[in-house]
Amino acid sequence: MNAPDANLYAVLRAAFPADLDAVAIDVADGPAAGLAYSWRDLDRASAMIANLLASLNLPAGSRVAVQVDKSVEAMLLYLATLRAGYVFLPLNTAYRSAEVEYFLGNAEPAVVVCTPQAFGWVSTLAFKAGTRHVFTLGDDRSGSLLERALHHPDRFETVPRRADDLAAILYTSGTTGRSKGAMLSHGNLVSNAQVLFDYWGWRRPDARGQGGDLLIHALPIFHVHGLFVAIHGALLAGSRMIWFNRFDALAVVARLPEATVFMGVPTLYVRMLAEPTLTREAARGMRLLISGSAPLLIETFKDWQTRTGHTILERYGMSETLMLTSNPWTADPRHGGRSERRGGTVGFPLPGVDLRIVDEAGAAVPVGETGHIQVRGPNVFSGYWRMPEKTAEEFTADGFFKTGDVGRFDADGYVTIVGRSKDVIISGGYNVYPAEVEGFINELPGVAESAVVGVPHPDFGEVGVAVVVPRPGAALSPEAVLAALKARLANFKVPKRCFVAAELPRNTMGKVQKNLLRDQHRALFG
Ligand code: MLC
Ligand code: AMP
Repeated sequence: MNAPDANLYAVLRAAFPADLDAVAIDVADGPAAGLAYSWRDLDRASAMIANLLASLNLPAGSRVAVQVDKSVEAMLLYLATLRAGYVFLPLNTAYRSAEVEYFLGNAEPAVVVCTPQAFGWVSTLAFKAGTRHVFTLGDDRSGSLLERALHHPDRFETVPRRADDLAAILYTSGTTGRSKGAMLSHGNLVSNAQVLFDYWGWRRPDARGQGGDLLIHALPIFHVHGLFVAIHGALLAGSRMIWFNRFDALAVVARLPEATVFMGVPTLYVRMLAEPTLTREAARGMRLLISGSAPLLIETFKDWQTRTGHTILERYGMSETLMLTSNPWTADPRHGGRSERRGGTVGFPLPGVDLRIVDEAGAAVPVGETGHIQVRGPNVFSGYWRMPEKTAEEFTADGFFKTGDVGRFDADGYVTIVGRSKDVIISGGYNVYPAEVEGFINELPGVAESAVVGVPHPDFGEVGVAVVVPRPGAALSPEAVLAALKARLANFKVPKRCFVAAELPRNTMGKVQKNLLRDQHRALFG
């Protein structure tokens, strides 16, 4: 299992179809709209970038930090980093300089790739963090990365990696303190990709290129869902992708008739429902509509059934663990032959995933009762980058990772997520940690303290609302607080509303009663 041939790219490459000239990716939007990439293109272009990376003579285990707009070339850079044996570190393009400065300082990447527009400020931060190589990559194939890669050969011998060698670091914010880098190995990624390939019944095209799945890829590629679950699935199946750089509900619905698989966070499903063009006819060829990253409302689940005749398949995962549970796509002998995709649940633990639900003392709770979800398996990360104490806190003595999610098993074995013990808001599929946002608010002049809570929102599922207490004598305007936050924080983390209050509600222990604030503002967005 830990042989030196476990490079994820090698596994994906072995699954490419025999006809390398078949179309692998059809670009649907952006500057490259209308372009098609063959499987050979993916192999050759990733080889050229891998050769460029290899020519830099980086130390083993070097991180390649990437903050670029979504494009096929950005995906090729991911594949190239795997091939060259380095560690891919994707960053959301919404992150602003204070956030990027922290990530680069913490990860100390050897290479940073940013957009041509951001080169000025990103390169300044990168050089400060000790990075020696900064390249640019635009979504129109501009920038120094491809210019340099063009001078390199289009063949590359993928560097052997062992299953426990690091493949990627994904930063996830923390309930306390700064973000933590979840370290994912080649083995974590390969095992989860193979399990999902099988569990979701991905269909490979036949020798004539017929009958395979076709995925619409419309998610960002700096997080688990778009980068790993979607891309690995399609590549392992040798399936074509229709590639959107940005999610546009109308445009995606227009391409649905060609597709068989779609993956989205709930907001994407809500927005597609708002398009009258979403009909049974439009969705007639779909085999799998997968939702995850945030809770799918039962109304959305039912509305999709009524409108299209299709039942969305909900699954559950995390950056630290990849995918953990899934509803079945077809009758599953492992679960008494059940094929029902049960709305409101996230399905069964995936094969190989040990999932238990425990009480405060760590004892398993009976079926039907709610407790903390803990997991173990080949998909679970090894720890947080350079944070051994944080890592130790998040694992139990017997090696289970504490997800921070709260849920229950039903009598048939389906898992339902009922809440979170961690203080996090999940907004449009992105995690927003109130502690981080409060930290930024509390640094603003005139602010004594603040609390950020999540409230329901029809589009994003949940959004943040800030309640801010001014220092004595200070005059604060909600607009000024939000404008100041926008300049410093990724836009999706900025609360959608802000209120100025004389004080925060506290219990007798002095702890802020966020539940009261949540109740007070619950109906803000209808
Ligand atoms: C955008 N905005 C958001 C937001 N996205 N606000 C809150 N939450 C979000 N998720 C705000 C912006 O701040 C901006 O406000 C305004 O909306 C328009 O910005 P935009 O960039 O034009 O938005 P749009 O392109 O419509 O993006 C919405 C979205 C996007 C839903 C398409 O958020 C998205 O792609 N979400 C998917 C996230 C994802 O892939 N999650 C997977 C994580 S992996 P203003 O005020 O600045 O104008 C994971 C593990 C697992 O969780 O299990 O999968
Ligand atoms: P992240 O840290 O961004 O990877 O987000 C992981 C978190 O998203 C999990 O811990 C859950 O809280 C949440 N999540 C993912 N999928 C689902 C789902 N299907 N239902 C409810 N919550 C989910």
